[in-house]
Amino acid sequence: MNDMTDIPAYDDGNIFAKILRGEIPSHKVYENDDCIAFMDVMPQAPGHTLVVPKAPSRNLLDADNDTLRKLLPFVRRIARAVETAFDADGITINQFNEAAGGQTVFHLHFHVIPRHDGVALKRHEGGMESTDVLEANADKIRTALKTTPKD
Ligand code: DGP
Repeated sequence: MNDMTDIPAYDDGNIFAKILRGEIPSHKVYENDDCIAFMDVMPQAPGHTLVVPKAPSRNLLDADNDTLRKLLPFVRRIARAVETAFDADGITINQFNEAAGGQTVFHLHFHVIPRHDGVALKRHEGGMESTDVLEANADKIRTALKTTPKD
């Protein structure tokens, strides 16, 4: 157990920890010393991106303040680029805590999902997208990041 909360301790066998260690591939969009953004393999809409802090925490409940301080500006930067890349009308940010809260991968992450008026999201953890589509979408966001304000 984590001494700050009554949630279980962080387990570094989770899939995002493996991506961070380079043990499994991802369609990386951008990273800095503290955070990384890559495509969700089961997108709820084209351009669905995950933002993950590199420091280990299970979710928002056990994350330290330093991690959170670095994370939110990064989330916003990616959200702005996703909005530009997909000409979105809005952005949905989702963040789930524990299984009862909808979390399936137990390393803190934010979902950044472009939205268009009148278009419903696909189911959370629905079908896998093809590598070609994920890479093309990652590339759109990488391009948009070149003209997106950092702060
Ligand atoms: P959640 O923990 O409920 O916030 O959802 C985890 C998300 O991670 C879900 O939208 C699907 C995605 N996902 C699961 N496995 C992988 C993977 O191996 N690579 C990537 N890029 N995304 C994954």
